[in-house]
Amino acid sequence: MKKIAFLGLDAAGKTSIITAISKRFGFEETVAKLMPTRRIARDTFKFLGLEFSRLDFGGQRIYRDDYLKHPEKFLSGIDLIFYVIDAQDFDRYIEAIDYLEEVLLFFKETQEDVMVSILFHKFDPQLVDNIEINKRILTLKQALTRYSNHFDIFFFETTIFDIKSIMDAFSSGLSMLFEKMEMVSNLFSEISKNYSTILISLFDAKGITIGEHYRPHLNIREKIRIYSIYLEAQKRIINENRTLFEFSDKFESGERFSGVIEVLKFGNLNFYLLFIIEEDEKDLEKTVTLMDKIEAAKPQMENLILQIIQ
Ligand SMILES: Nc1nc2c(ncn2[C@@H]2O[C@H](COP(=O)(O)OP(=O)(O)OP(=O)(O)O)[C@@H](O)[C@H]2O)c(=O)[nH]1
Ligand SMILES: [Mg+2]
Repeated sequence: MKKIAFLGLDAAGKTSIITAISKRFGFEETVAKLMPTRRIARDTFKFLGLEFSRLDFGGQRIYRDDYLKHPEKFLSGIDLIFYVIDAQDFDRYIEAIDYLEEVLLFFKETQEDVMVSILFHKFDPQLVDNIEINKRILTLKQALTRYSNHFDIFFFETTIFDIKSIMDAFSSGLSMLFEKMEMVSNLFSEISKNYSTILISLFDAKGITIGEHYRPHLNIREKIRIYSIYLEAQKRIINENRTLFEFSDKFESGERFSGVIEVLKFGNLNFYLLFIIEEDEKDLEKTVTLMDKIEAAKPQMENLILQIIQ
């Protein structure tokens, strides 16, 4: 069983993130009512047929002191850390780094292997263009790169107001534990060279991404639009227990797109393959054959999934 830990100061947003990941839709009310986590909250989940244990380390001072006093008891055996920092709370950046430093010291000393994903959380939509917070985060990242000599470290900006930002960070973190997973995104990137794809994505029944490729240079509005369509399609195919779901819509610019989402079954595991492509309005026939061609990529896809889950 793989062990995943959420660590960070109190009120950083760890439990909110875990709640969002497990619910994915309609979690706002639960998150608004969260109380500080006492000690460590545990649950388990399955991904790619493997069992994962998820530990939510309450971040209040008394608990932190306890973990650091007996790190062999609390930290040993962790495969992946999501270290959550409240990006809005500049006054506690130093405290946040100090805690991370002490946690990582244990892994350095024991030479235990651990992957580290650092989430700059509460990076809310209205802050995306805020110069001050962007500068502060950048400085913090620069300070944190000193750990990359010893650890695999990755950075993400997340916010509870954009579930995709959280799912992306979580999926990318998990993908570090599966060597072959990057082959999926590589394949998508190859496929997209031949067709006018906007997005190709493979995800599981929990909405965890296994591989993904976006058309480069999508502007932020298009990206948000695609995200929301992606989520809606995901919700429908999973909740309505369908095997195929097709849709067609347009951007504000008027550019049209078509999408298809399909279930791939492996024993009792379901995977979902999503394609969104540019529509050729003058030649709808072309769009149809494009879909057929993408269908043709399915066997390759299935082959890859089999390799990963074995
Ligand atoms: N603005 C904003 N607030 C958030 C976000 N995520 C969580 N919060 C709020 O932050 C507060 C703390 O969230 P928790 O998830 O309880 O924090 P925690 O890290 O689990 O805290 P401890 O359990 O004490 O370690 C809550 O009031 C949340 O509603 C976010 O993305 N943006
Ligand atoms: Mg908590």
